[in-house]
Amino acid sequence: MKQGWRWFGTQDAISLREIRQAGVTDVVTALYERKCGEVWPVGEIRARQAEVRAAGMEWSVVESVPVHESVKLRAPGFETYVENYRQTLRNLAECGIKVVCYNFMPILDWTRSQLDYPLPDGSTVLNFDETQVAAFDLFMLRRPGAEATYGPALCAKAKAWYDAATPAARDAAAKGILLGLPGTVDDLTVEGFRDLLRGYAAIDDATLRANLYAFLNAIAPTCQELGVRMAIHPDDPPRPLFGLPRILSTAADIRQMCQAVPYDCIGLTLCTGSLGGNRANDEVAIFREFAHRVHFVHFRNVVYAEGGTFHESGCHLTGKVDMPRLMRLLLDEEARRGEPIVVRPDHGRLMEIDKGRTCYSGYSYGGRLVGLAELRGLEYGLIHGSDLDGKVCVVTGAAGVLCSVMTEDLLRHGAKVALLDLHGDKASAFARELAAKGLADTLPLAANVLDRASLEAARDAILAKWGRIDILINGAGGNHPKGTCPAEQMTPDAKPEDTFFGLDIEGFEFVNRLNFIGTLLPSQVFAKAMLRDGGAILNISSMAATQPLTKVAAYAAAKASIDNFTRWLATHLAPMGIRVNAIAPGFFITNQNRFLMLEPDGKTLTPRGNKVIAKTPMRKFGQPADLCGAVRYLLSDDASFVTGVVLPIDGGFLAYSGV
Ligand code: DNO
Repeated sequence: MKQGWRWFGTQDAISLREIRQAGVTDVVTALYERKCGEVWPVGEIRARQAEVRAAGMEWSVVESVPVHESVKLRAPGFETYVENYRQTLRNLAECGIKVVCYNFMPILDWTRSQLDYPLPDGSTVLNFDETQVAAFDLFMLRRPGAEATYGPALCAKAKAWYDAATPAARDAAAKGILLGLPGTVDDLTVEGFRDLLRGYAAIDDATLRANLYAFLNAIAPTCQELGVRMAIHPDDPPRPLFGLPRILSTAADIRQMCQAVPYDCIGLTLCTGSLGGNRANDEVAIFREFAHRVHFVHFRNVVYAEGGTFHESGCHLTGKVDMPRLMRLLLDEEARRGEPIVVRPDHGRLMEIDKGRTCYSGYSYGGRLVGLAELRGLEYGLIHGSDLDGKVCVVTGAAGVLCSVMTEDLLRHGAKVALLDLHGDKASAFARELAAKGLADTLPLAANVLDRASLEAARDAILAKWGRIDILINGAGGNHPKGTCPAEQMTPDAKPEDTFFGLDIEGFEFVNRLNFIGTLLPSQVFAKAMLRDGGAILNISSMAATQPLTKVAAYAAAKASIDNFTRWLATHLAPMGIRVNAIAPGFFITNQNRFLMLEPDGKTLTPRGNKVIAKTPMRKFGQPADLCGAVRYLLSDDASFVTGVVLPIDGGFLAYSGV
């Protein structure tokens, strides 16, 4: 993640110097002095940008460019505001600022009933008490129809609270709810709020949605052209409030927006704390489903009292939101994109350290400092907590379809990897590709798995660079048409050259040697370097080893010898602390089997491809990433007592007889 921090500009009590010292690289800010709806001039953007740069950071995300109420209402004159918005985006893009957070919540940006809810340690957090919010709506705002929103039980509780509350307590709740939280209009009175609500009388849920989608479709082409990514902030809390429509609260809402506005640049701020304000939301599922549209992240946690009452957690890691899994997903998504995403610790408790100064509600220094440190620690632990961290791996055939994915995964878990390929330029190109994703701990080398001298030269180069070798993946191998027998079965009318009797012995030997000797020889060469400290070898078998597949006679036989050899070598090397295991991938589309599984159009299954799917209980081909967890397991200390096994990763193919 890129470590972000919201800064409210010059009026912020927290200085850029303090923010920098929190470890932040990316400042999230806005031209707060510009009124909602105005165009942000390039000069002012540049001045703010220069200020941030002078403090050693970059202004990379805007939070927010607010959307004028008349755009939400599609009230007369809204076109001017849409055009102004577009112009602001152009001006921001001209300055290189290309991620924009905003929201489409009517009137209130976000709502809490109490801004100083005390935790047992004396620090305070923001609280949303549904009873008080209902009491405010029913008895202070006296909104017609409010009872229907809450139902009898909550209405009764609200009445009991209201009757028992002192005037001061009632005022405090009203003030909390109407206070101009950052991003909202200035502090509201109950009367002023009633007026604004009247403006929304005719705007129902469907209309507000239509207005949002129309706005987004109007700006999307500009965004696409400029490379600007829009990150809508979910409703906070994500549930109906004061009869106002809420259209960005749930996975279904996000899905609908994504369908109505089919541009990936129109995405989401994944605000986990906001989404967490609805018990039914599954933040992890939401991130998983919309990962490609997440352009900005707010990490925060919440804790529930009874019903819908919740307060912000004093800790960013624990609470309703499953932060470790979300961080894992973030790392995966960053890996998929090959670029980091800006994350800011959202809100934080108010601690002693900030008591002397006026911070925006939720935006303390100490609380966010702790939050950022927690998130940073979680990320660091996920990356470096693996016992593959720092291990030196050798992968033969590293640039191949499956091995390249395993290699990238090992690098992301902190390993250093020597990338071996028959062709040095292929290995170097792969290393460059990885480096572009920030994975630079590689050493590309040309080596032929059938040539001892070239393997020994590679080993020397690796030892010279890293001083040790811990892991070997014998990835080179695969099938070749010349070791294949075209007819599945011998029948009286089959052309003899298509059957076993036409099998080309040279082709057979080629495939057999490549797979079998191509595993044996590198094991011999690289395991030598493991004799001192122990290590792990991983061979690549196939389900064809156990269940020979028709046609691929040479391949099936070669893989069967790999299974056998895996057990033999495991036994032989066990006293030296070297473990030897194998994986048996089921059907994945690779360069070597594509011609057997897919028609030349690359999509339609061949009859053989259809047969494979029919015999795979999970009814699909594997994705290369499906191998990574098993590979990491077999190579890690978690498998310290596991040697000589062949682990199928095949969607159930081997388990199923086909009948
Ligand atoms: C609250 C913030 C929101 C957010 C806006 C974006 O702390 O997350 O105020 O900045 O909704 O427009």
